[in-house]
Amino acid sequence: MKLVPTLLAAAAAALSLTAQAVEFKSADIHNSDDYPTVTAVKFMSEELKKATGGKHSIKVFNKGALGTEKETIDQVKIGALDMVRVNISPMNSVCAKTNIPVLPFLFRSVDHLHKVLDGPIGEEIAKDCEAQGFVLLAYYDSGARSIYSKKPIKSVADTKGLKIRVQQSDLWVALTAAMGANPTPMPFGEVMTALKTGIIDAAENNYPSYGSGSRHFEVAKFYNKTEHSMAPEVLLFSKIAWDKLPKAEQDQVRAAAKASVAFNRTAWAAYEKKEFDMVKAAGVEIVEVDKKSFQDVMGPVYDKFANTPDMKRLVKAVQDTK
Ligand code: GTR
Repeated sequence: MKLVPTLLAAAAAALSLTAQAVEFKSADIHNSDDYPTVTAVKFMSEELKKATGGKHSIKVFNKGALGTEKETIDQVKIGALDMVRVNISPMNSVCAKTNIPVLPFLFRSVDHLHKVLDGPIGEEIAKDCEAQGFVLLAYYDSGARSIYSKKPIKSVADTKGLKIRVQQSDLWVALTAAMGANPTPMPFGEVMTALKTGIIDAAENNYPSYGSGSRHFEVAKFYNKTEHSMAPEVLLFSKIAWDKLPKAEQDQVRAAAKASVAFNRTAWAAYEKKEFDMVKAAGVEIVEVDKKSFQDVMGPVYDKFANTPDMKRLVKAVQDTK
């Protein structure tokens, strides 16, 4: 008989959880309010509001207000923060399969990347992250990353001994070490000072993050088109926060995230072009590189990271995706 009131209390507690309106907090390091990752999550918030009759929404804290990418990933893991939008690279040490889309020269085109991430491989990577406490809701566009520097780089010979800032990921360290460079991992927010003081000679990123996202182009005036990786962005939801939502609301969050992917892709294409035009107009020299010389030295990276039958299978599956 005592069981009934206990059960009733539990049911009431569960109900009160689901009845609560939530403004989810989402972190992003980008300074520009119009950066396509920032606007995509704001768009998702509007979609979510519509779907839930105004009950749930998302507040984006960009400009690194809640910490570096690594710090905010840790907060999401313990449920202190609901959501974060980061590049997939700082997740490399958390869930091994996230290494796959960072691998150098793996994707043939943006279309190829989209097909892979929208299909079973994208899902498999997401499952790997879920097991570590992260619900991967979306892959956003990030274009191709290239090296920018104070001197032109024409072939891999020019990167020998170069101090290159990389993201905080072992794969990135291996990738630039394979070029003969000196990798220096650090958070994005420290790159400008490091470039100015000579702690680093170069860094690597897409046009928007090199352009108005950071203004690194004012210090490193050569953008050398290595296009060595197409590491995408990811939007992660804390598994702890997720498990508090009833299934119907989880579905609404997923649908809103899905809509934000389409929004992001359109916004990204326009933004990337605008930023390319902007840095060119500002006097940046876009250097055509001997790409093959970079491709030819990447063997050790694949040996080290595509090193299990599972990872080898995934690399092959990506290559076979038409
Ligand atoms: C950008 C990406 C950021 C961050 C940054 C970096 O392209 O959007 O999330 O990862 O690169 O290099 O740290």
